[in-house]
Amino acid sequence: MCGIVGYIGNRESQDILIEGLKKLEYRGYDSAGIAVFTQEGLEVRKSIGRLANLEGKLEGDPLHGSVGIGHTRWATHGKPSDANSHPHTDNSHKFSVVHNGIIENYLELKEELIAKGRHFVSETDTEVISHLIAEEYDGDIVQAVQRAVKHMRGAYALGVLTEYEPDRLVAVRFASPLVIGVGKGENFIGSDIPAILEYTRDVYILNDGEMAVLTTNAVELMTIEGEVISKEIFHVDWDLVTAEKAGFDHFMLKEIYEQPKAYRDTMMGRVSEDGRSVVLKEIGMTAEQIRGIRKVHIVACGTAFHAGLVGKTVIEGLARIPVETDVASEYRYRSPIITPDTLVIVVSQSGETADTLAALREAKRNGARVLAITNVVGSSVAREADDVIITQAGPEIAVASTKAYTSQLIAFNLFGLYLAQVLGTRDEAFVAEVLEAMHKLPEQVEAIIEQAPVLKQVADSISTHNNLFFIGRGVDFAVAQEGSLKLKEISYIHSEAYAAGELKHGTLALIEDGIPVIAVITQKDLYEKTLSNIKEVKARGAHVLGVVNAGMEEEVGKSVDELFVIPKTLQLLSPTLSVIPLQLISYYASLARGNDVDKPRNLAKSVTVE
Ligand code: HGA
Repeated sequence: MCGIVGYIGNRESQDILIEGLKKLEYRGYDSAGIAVFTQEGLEVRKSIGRLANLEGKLEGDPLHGSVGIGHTRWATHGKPSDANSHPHTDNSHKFSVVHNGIIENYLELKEELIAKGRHFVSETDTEVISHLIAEEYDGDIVQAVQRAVKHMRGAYALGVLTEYEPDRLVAVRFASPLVIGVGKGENFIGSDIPAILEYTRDVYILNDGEMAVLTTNAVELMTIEGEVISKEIFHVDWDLVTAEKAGFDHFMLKEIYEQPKAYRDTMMGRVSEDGRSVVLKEIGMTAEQIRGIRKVHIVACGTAFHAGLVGKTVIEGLARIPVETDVASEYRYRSPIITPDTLVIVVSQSGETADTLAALREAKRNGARVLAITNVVGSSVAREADDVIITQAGPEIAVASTKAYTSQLIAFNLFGLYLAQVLGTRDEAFVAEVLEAMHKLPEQVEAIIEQAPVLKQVADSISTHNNLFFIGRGVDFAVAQEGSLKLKEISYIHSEAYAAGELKHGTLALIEDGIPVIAVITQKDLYEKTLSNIKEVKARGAHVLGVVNAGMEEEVGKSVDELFVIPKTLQLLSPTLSVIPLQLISYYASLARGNDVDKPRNLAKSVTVE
């Protein structure tokens, strides 16, 4: 998620905060703000839009003081607006907080705080934190923060100031990144190293459950239980560009590695505490309306369309409602049969995709209810849809989508389970089993990523070819299509994705000696059929890599040249794992060909033209 910066020292903090936030601008954000101790007390300025807007406000009305916190926001809860921007304060304006992350139980906390007489001025989850800290304060800000975080579930990196103790800046981290910069006569906090790199190269990297108390001359480290800890200083020798990518060579690789967090964040707050049911508070459809859905149309473009193909299998499988999928640029021109009992699901990372937006409007014109799955709160698609599931992938910078796609898969699974719960098509034990398997996915993705060197070898060999095929059946075919698109987008190698059984109806003629074929085989009930198709391509000289679910390696291993095994999961969830090796193969193939991985030719991140 986006940017935090904090300063305590002897210089004008406003300048340092703004400079630090500028260094985090590359990640994308929708609003910004700072809080500084001035002669008048703790003062806050914030503004929707670019940092330049905030700078404009500060120009006429600067904040003078040498202690402050700043934030660039990427909205997760509540639309981008001045009021929703950080820092947030309590009702007395004595406490100020910047936050990266998501507070899962914020609605419960908000209710409790309102009952205690606190009133809220924003729609964010973050605001509960400033009120909680104010409630817990009895003279020591460190203890107040320690007590406050005990009430919170979710992910947070926090910078906290209180007017009562203007010589202390408190930082705490749980499941969102935070670093402490150690200077001479001044200290810093940053959600990431670029924010503070200009001022210091000595940093402490906080782990989950750790906090830091900064004064001008000292940094004290402890756990949220209050136990003092010591840590090695990490000396950063990266330049700014490397620091922006957290040491990765490209944003795409960084984002592939961020997928475990994106999975966790997208599930956060959407599973009941006992883990047995899906809670989608953002869905306004009543049970009766859900029971009235006769068909679903999933409409999207590019990678999001491929997520929709998986979504079709998920929804049909779990909720037994017929689903059609459409490419958005085709949808409204084919005179689709949209009736008031149609649920139209539009999927768009940016929420600004012109074709998808046009499809959404066409659906609404025809009286359908529209659910949007998007990564951007307050985007056009999010604003115009009836219901919205925000994927919590955080900003995606590489043009080729990775973590946004896989978060869309998580969103489809959550929604499919939710429908199944309401419709009673699956029992509680089944839902609980799937959720348990979903909770394991982040670690399983990590295990796949550890195999990157093997995939690099595969990619190096693929990069010498001009053509290849991806094959699969069922959801494996959907994943094959995404793998093929990813490869084309960034390596510029021509590839085709085929439903495995369809090759023999035409294109088999293109299989020549040595041509690489990547076969995705994760569905136990279908693998024998795909094996026959593998025999067909092998008989014509193809070199086959099988991407298989653990447990299938023996059966499949005999028929392919190479195997890549993904950890065992439910068949339903296998796309969330089987696509990861395909992303890495595309990345390394692009690299081997010397392409600009993050900015491939002829492709824009958000396609806002028809
Ligand atoms: N959930 C909070 C913070 C989001 C964030 O990390 N932004 O950078 C919000 O929506 O304001």
